[in-house]
Amino acid sequence: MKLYGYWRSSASYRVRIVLALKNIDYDYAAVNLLKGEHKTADYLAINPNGLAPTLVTDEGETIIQSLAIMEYLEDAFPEPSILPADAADRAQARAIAATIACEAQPFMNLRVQKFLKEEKLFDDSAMREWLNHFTGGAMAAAETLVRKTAGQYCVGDTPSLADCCLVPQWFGAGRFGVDVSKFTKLAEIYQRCIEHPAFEKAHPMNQPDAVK
Ligand SMILES: N[C@@H](CCC(=O)N[C@@H](CS)C(=O)NCC(=O)O)C(=O)O
Repeated sequence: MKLYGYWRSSASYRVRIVLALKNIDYDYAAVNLLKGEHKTADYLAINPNGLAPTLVTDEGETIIQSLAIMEYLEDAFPEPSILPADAADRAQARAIAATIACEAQPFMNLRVQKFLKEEKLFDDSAMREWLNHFTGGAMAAAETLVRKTAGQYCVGDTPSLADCCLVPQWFGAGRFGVDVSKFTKLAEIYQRCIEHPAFEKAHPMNQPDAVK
């Protein structure tokens, strides 16, 4: 199996956590987003969105979109599961994951930020305000959801898809100056997650392409 990713990409980080939780060996191909390696013809041939990550399975299947990749890994390698046993709890884990991946993360994306800066629509301070409004708003929703479902982790007492999305988002929020100080339940779960060895292994600073 081969993962195309970038050390600081939150979507790649999500997939790395799942791979680590499930103890799956894989080759890592670094795609340097700052050098535009995700926009080359070769990369676009495997990921028409021109985004990281992409997974190529042992059978040669190419899978894009981190949520689809994580669900594929869950289906192909069911143990340990990253979805709760109960159907409603599974839906809650997916809803929290989507709140983060679809409603919070896109505003922090490199191409979005680049466009807003290059078109001179936003300066740094407007960008921070915008990010706090939209990304912070979605994280507030995640906090509300998690307060209803959490045990030791976002949903119940084992790490799920939701935690695999929360941790990279929290890391990104710190980088981009999103104020997360009000989200005390998410903070508690984030802290627990980063002490887990699989989350530690997947951390951006522990990747071969990390810039120290
Ligand atoms: N919905 C996509 C989002 C992927 C994504 O946003 N990747 C970012 C890094 S976290 C990227 O490749 N950005 C490059 C760019 O914006 O030019 C997924 O979940 O895989």
